[in-house]
Parts: sequence; structure tokens; C-alpha cells
Amino acid sequence: MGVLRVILGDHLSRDVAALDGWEAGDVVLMVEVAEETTYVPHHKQKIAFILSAMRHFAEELHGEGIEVDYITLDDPENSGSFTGEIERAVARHAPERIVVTEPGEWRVRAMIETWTALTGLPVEVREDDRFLCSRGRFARWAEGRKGFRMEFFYREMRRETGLLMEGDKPVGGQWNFDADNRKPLPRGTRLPQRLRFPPDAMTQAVIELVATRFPDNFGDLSPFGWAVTRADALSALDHFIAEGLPSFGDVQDAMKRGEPFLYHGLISPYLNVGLLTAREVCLAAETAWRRGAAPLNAAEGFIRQILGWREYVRGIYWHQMPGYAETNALDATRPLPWFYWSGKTDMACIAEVVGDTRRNAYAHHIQRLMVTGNFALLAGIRPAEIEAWYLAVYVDAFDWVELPNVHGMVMFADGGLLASKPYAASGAYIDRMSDYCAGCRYDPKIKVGEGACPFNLLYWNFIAGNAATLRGNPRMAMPYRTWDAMDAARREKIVAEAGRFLDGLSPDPAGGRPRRGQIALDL
Ligand code: FAD
Ligand code: DLZ
Ligand code: SF4
Repeated sequence: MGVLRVILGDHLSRDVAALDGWEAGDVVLMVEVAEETTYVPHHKQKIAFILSAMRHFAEELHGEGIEVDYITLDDPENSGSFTGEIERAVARHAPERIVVTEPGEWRVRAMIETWTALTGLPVEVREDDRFLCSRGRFARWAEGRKGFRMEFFYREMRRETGLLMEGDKPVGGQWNFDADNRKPLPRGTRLPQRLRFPPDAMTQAVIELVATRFPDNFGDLSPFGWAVTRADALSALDHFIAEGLPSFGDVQDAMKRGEPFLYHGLISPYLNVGLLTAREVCLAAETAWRRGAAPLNAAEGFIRQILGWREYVRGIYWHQMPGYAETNALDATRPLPWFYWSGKTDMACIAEVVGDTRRNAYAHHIQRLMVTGNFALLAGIRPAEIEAWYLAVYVDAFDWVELPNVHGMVMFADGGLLASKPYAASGAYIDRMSDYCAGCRYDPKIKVGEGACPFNLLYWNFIAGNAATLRGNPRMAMPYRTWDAMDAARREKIVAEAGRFLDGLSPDPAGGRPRRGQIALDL
């Protein structure tokens, strides 16, 4: 035969590089493998989403007359790994060479590098040109810089793509409208009903497979409403542009009990597996603004997330890996508290975000950053443990995007490469941006003593405990001035109470540590 074209679970785009130049006689290989479904204990919906999207994509290719060799997870001959399946496929098809698009993760890239020695065949790894910034382009931007600030990267990307530009000037005269995008949700706001996609027979079969194979994994499997085809993902995008985008900007950072989606796009899983492209999503938002269907602060805020943050974190990942994951600038070593899995805590904000995550395999950016993330930072959770949690629980989680967000943005474990200061906040932030505190046993206005919000205690304890590393950071001058001005007895009390609170955090209420892949929920 001709070429063995390998399509991984996040390569589900018809124009993915590995399919370029397809000819009759070539075979596309797609494999569901235990190694991928268990490298972290993924949320049940995440496994179902990826496997179902893979099966639908294979069916579409087949419909075009492309030969697809598709190995299911329950195939008795399945070796359980990408590498094992390459070896078996080479034996079955005797190809003259192997073509694959570069994978999204360092871990898989290292595997692919063994394939030539294993099979004796040339392996062509093609650039993933679905991203707007190539790895080479990012490396050129990063060269010689000490700190990588997203805002400067973003401006270059705006210039290069022409998105929201008038000549060489940003439309509206400003690059960034963030200052307009920090409002809490006004009372009585009527939020749009979100589009959900009832499982078809193929998805239903995958749901049953996941229920049988992964009964103890975190998260609800039903109701499952994610799109698993490009056509449905495009409908989800259209729906968001019409119903969500116009209000996306103003309340982008707001949080509300019982409203996990607000005006967010809910498109990250589709972008990340390839059902939608970054370019078409950005163009859809720009077109909505040009038609007058969305204000500029909304369109710019949304485009910045994709053209800016998404491309930037991917650039950081490939530029810094593999050493990036190993740093621990704040020497954080505490084990992950069990309530990240169970949701059982008196902190109403954490209980709400973990509950949303369990039900939907989704939480929006500020929930991830300022609730579960902020807590992990303030409590000094070991970066690798909180990273494994984020990689497991979200339907959109892939190492290249999860790691910089958690390691850099949340945990400051890279010492400030990605963020100029830690995103540390006390309870006042959560109180301002959400209605969570109204239903909480703690009070965000109490700083120390009976009823004090743990985020208040932990915030100052974090400031005190990390003074050696953070005091010299000019952006941290204000909190250190406030801390220094506090009377000594109060400072001592805060540190003592925070210490008692932290000592009470349990990594596993049942005693013993949870086994990877066996996260039994106790709700
Ligand atoms: P919207 O709010 O509608 O934003 C639109 C799009 O912008 C998203 O779909 C996403 O593609 C992109 N985007 C927004 N923020 C970021 C960002 N910080 N980094 C990269 N892309 C961004 N996103 C993932 O796709 N996978 C992850 O594993 C992931 N882990 C995260 C972990 C933490 C701790 C934090 C703070 C953020 C993480 N993000 C991750 C980014 C962001 O939270 C999600 O992309 C977003 O919540 C997805 O929902 P949405 O499509 O409704 O996003
Ligand atoms: C995340 C995931 C899961 C759960 N299962 C599979 C799978 O069975 N087969 C597959 O090709 N991909 C899967 N994926 C996505 C891969 O982990 C993803 O392609 C890599 O992260 C790319 O580096
Ligand atoms: Fe969270 Fe503190 Fe508010 Fe409770 S009072 S919901 S712990 S921020």
C-alpha cells in the first residue's frame, strides 16, 4: 500500500496536515487506546466526547471514500498504546511510510520519535497549521525576551492576521477593552438557553462503553450534550455568536450560582480537537462586530482569548517544554485536598465550581482561575497534583493548553515567565464577582477570627509565607505595604488560623491516597 496516515484524537479536521495529498491506496489509522484514556483519570464526558468525535470523523472520511482503519477500545486485539497500534498497523498494511501531524503534547511527541526505529519506516511529522502562530514564529517572537507578556504577543498577532485592524491601527483606537469587561452580573439578567446536542446512536454506544470501562472516574456521564461533529460544532458557534457574544465582554469575569455557562462560548473542546478552527471562530466574531451585531469590547475580548491567550499558551508550551513542567518557584508541596474530587467543603464557592465541573466537565475561565486555581495557589498545592486534576476534569483539557494555564498563570510555578505577578486574591474578589458568598458558612468581610473566609486567611498567609520570593516584585509592593502596616498581633493570628485551616485539609477522608484512575466520588 501507500502511506499510513495517522490521525490522533485531537486531529479531527478535514484539512489537518496529515491528510494533505491523500491518494487512493493510502490508509488512515485512528485508534482508541487505553494509554490515552487513562494517563489521567479523565472526566467521563471527556472520554465520551473524544471517542465519539473520533468515530464520527472516521465515518465522515469513510463517506468520502477514504479507507480508515479504526481500532475501537474494546477490540480484543487492541494493544492499548499508540505505539503498539502503529506496529500492528504496519504489519497489516505494509505501508511505504508514515505521516502524522505533530501532536499536541510533549508526551506523545516523544512516542512518535520512536516509530522509525520501531518500524524501520520513514515517519514524516507535519506542522499543525491549524494554529495561527507556528512554533517557529513563536520562537522568533520569544527570542531574547526575559518575560513573555501575552499583550505584546497579541498585538503582533493582530497585525499579522489583520483581525480587528484598520491599516496598522487597532479598530476603535485601542488594543484592549478589558477595563470594560469586569462587571458582575446585574440582578435579574436573563441568560440565553444553551444549545445542546442529544446523543445519536454512535454517541450512545460510546457512552455505554465509557460507563462500563470507567465507572469510577470523576463526573456525570449524562446528560451528555456536546457536539461531536463539525456540523453541530458550527451550529454551536453560530448560536454563541448570535446569543452569547453581544454580552460576552461586559460580564466575562462574572460568576453565578446555578449558571455555569453565562455568556461563554462553550467552544474550547471543538477548537481543541479540530471540529472548529481558531481562524473561523475569530472571523465569525469580527464579522458580528462589523455587522453591528456585537459591541467592540465583546468581539475584541473574545478574539483576544483565542488569537491571544490560546496561541500564546501553546507557544509557551512548546518553547519551554519539557523543563517547564518541572519548576516549582514557590516550593509548593501540599497534597491536593480531597474536596477537589468530592465537592464536599463548607466553602460555597469551591463546592459550586467542583459541582459544575462534575456535572458538565466545564467551568468557565474565572471559576478555574479565581476559585479552584486561587485556592490551590494560596494553599500551596504541589503543582503536579493540581495540574493532573485540571487535565482530568475538563472536556477541553490537553497538556499544551492546561499546563501553562495552571503551572504559569495559576500556580506561578514558573517564577513569573507567563504572569508578571501571582493571581492571588482574597474573598473580596469572589464576593464582588459572584453571588457565591451569600450561601456560604464563611463571611468574606471577616478577615480573621470566627467565620473568617478562608481565602482571606490564606491570602495573607500566602503573602507572608512567600515574602522571600515575592517581596521584590514591584507589582506586589501594595500587598506587602499593607501586610507590613498590620499590627503584629493580628499578623500572628492570621498566620496561626491559616495554619490550622491548612492542617485540617485532607487529601483523602477515607485515609490512604486515591489511586490514579480510580477516583470514586463521594457526593
Ligand atoms: P470562552 O470564555 O468563550 O473563551 C473563548 C475561547 O478562548 C475558549 O474556547 C478558548 O479556546 C480560548 N481561551 C480563553 N482563555 C484561554 C486561556 N487562558 N488559554 C487558552 N485558551 C483560552 N482551556 C482549554 O481549552 N483547555 C484547558 O485545559 C484549559 N485549562 C485551563 C486551566 C486554568 C486553571 C485556567 C485558568 C484556564 C484554562 N483554560 C483551558 C482556558 C479557559 O478557561 C477555557 O479555554 C475556557 O473556559 C473554555 O470555555 P469557553 O469555550 O466557554 O471559553
Ligand atoms: C484524550 C484522548 C483520549 C481520552 N483518548 C484518545 C484515544 O483513545 N485515541 C486518540 O487518538 N486520542 C485520544 N485522546 C487524545 C490524545 O490524548 C491526543 O491526541 C494527544 O493528547 C495528542 O498529543
Ligand atoms: Fe468562598 Fe469565602 Fe465567599 Fe465562602 S465567603 S463563598 S469561602 S469567598
